[in-house]
Amino acid sequence: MTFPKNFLWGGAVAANQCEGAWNIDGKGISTADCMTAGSVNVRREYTDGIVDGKYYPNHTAIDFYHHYKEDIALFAEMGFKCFRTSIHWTRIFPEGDEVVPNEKGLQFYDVLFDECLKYGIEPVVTISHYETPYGLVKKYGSWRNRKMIDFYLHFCETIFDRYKNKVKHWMTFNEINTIIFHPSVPTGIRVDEGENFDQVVYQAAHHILLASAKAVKLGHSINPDFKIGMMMLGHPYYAETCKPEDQWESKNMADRNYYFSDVQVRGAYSKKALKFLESKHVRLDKVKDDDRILSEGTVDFIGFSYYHSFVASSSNERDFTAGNVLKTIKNPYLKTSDWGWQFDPIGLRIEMNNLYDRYQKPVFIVENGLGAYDSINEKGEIIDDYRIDYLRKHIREMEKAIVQDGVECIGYTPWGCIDLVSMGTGEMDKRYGFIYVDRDNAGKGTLQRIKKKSFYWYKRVIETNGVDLGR
Ligand code: BGP
Repeated sequence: MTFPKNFLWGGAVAANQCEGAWNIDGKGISTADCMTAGSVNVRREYTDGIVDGKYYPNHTAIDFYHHYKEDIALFAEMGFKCFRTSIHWTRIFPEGDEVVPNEKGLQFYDVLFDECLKYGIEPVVTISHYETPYGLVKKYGSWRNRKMIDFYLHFCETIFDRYKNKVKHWMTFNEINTIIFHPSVPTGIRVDEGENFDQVVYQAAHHILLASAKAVKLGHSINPDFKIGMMMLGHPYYAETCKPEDQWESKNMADRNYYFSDVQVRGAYSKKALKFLESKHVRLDKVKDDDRILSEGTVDFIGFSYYHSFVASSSNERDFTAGNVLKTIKNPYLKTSDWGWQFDPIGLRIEMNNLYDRYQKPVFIVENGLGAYDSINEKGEIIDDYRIDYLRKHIREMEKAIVQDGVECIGYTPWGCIDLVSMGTGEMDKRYGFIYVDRDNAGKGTLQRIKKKSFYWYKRVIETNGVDLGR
């Protein structure tokens, strides 16, 4: 007994972090194009448009736009069954509010998906992955504005219709639950001083949830075979001790993290979520049909990213360490990466169980991986045993969740299957890939692709459907 026969082994990227070609073939400016480079200690700056003299790593990224054929051939060599990417909204609607789409942008995804299908690789598409057309931010205030629902829906209708015979698995928004922590990254929203932060972000989130629900309904009407999922940052919370106050904190934090998935999977805000909004003095501006719309657009599966677990404590006097989007209290039982993220393979099994128990819907692990410094040795090789070790341990736990716990899981797409620009820091040196890309933090390099040791390891994992994990 091991992984299901049709398990979707693959890899994941996001358009804005790999494509580059930010102003080519009619593409407009997206919020991701306005993110400067940062580092472990320096936060990325989100500038008001493109400012002269600043370096924007996503503008060129790894130039996947011009290298996709070569890159997909490498994915095919590893035996990928699927490839998760996103569609750059601004390639299709440069400003966001156009009626007629940009044909050149549509053509790019046509050839990209055809190239995947040629090798039997199924494209898995995130509709909006951490970017919003900058035109919509400037003209309408982004997701603060209800009008966004229609712009997003028009985008969805265009791509659903165009790619209905090429794409089956879709996800409406990447890591939807993170908008409440860093609204500028997914939406370009800046919350001004003096504004009620919670009121702004939860109202924007309400619009996003409505847009997601409408998109699910629309997608199913365009092609009933579509599987449309939600996507969240998934992680379990461990109570720091068995003190009841710590236990309560971890339960409460976990429920808070399911705020979005509860709506997207069950079709309504939980009572606890409504109480939470009340406690924050948030009054959701809802119109008559909103509740019906949410109930009619429930998702088919739960996509989630998993990088590490969190510790919850009733005390704030604790040591923190960095994490994906959010920092967490240090867990003394776990090791950390060079960027301070803790590794916790068992946490993946726990979160798969948490989600499946809560919703009884299939899960799809659409991101997981280790950001690490890689070096090329004198023979020109990249021996990334640390990455292999990380992934192997996570795959083992995933297998236990499927085989021993009965969790339905559609597939596994490790993050950044080819090196790309880090979302959090804008660095190239924070590498996740099976394929190395010769590009540095300053945007220098030949862009040459080199297979790492993990490339051959993952190929064998897929070939044996997860039986041979190499130890
Ligand atoms: C997730 C995002 C990705 C990705 C990943 C790794 O939260 O969905 O876009 O970048 O995290 O994070 P980072 O790039 O900051 O290492």
